Amino acid sequence: MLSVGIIGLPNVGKSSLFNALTVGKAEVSNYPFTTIESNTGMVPVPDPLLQQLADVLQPEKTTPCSIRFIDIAGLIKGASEGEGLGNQFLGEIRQVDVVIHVVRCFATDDVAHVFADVDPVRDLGVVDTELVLADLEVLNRAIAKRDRDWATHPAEHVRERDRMLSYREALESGTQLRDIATTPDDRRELKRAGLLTGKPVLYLANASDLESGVVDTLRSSCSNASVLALDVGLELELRQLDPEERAEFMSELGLERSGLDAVVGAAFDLLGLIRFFTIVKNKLQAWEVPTGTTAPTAAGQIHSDMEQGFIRAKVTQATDLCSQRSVQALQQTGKIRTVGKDYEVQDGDVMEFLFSQ
Ligand SMILES: Nc1nc2c(ncn2[C@@H]2O[C@H](COP(=O)(O)OP(=O)(O)OP(=O)(O)O)[C@@H](O)[C@H]2O)c(=O)[nH]1
Ligand SMILES: [Mg+2]
Repeated sequence: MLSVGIIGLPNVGKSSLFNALTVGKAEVSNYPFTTIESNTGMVPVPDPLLQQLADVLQPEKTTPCSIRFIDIAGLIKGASEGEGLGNQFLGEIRQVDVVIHVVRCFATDDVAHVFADVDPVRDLGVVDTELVLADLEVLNRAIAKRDRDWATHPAEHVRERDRMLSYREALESGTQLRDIATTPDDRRELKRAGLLTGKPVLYLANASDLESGVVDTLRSSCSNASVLALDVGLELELRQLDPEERAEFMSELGLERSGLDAVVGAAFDLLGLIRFFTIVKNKLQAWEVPTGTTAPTAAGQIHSDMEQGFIRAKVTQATDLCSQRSVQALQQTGKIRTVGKDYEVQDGDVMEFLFSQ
């Protein structure tokens, strides 16, 4: 199961964000290092297309995709050398696939800041520097271990050597590995090697005063990563209202969709996931799979027997099903295709699997 880690300096609102996302009860307080043991929770992925399908099909039950969020303890300067339980916390970040890096942009004297003032660009740099230093240490150890092999069999290892040395050079100049390792395969390899800066990241500016220009400064300082501004305190308040009150409050504020939906949507995209739908016994369900997944592997998400016994699948697009309004109508217009084991699942496919038992 792919997961998203929430990281950042202490006391920036990570657990508050986690609670807003999961309707959870992680401990939140106005002093640093409230979180020591990480909190984990599953979050349903908001999906307008699934909702449309449900409106058309009126199933007994509708189940959306969900992704795992992990609220990790705060990192401080020196974390890469073990400061503030840094090794443990960095180890937890190594396990996740995508990082949401929360940066404090709200100013209030009630909440202690590990530094004296609010300066998101500096804060972001402090945490990112620790991640780069931690990666350098891991990489240097790996290079030292491989060095003898490289010397004795240079031709065999030329690619591995070049890659590792280029990663080291990038880190030494302060470049995060995600800027040079961009394919899903590269990312998986970096994760296996325990490297942190190759993970896709979303910077989340926790801001109550979005007019302040602080967020713009942050945006221009990290031009090649996405920055999303969110008032975590407000989102938490919204989450605690019942749906009617929430809708009313949101329309008063001129908000079209909850900022949390935007966060979950962005995390889903960064994970490189797509979703397909099944309708079995009047139950509609969305399933997440990595981009490029073949039909048998997708069937295996539902049950391993379905992958092993996969014969073929019937496929249509959810948008076609929504516009034709019934499976029979789709059949008549020839919009249902039969596909084999090499078929790559497309985002928004509605699939029916045929398998031997
Ligand atoms: N004013 C304001 N306060 C906030 C906001 N988000 C969080 N806080 C407050 O900031 C303090 C820290 O929030 P937490 O969610 O515990 O922060 P954390 O990053 O998990 O902290 P650690 O676990 O200690 O690293 C709490 O007092 C929150 O109520 C916000 O958007 N605005
Ligand atoms: Mg916390």
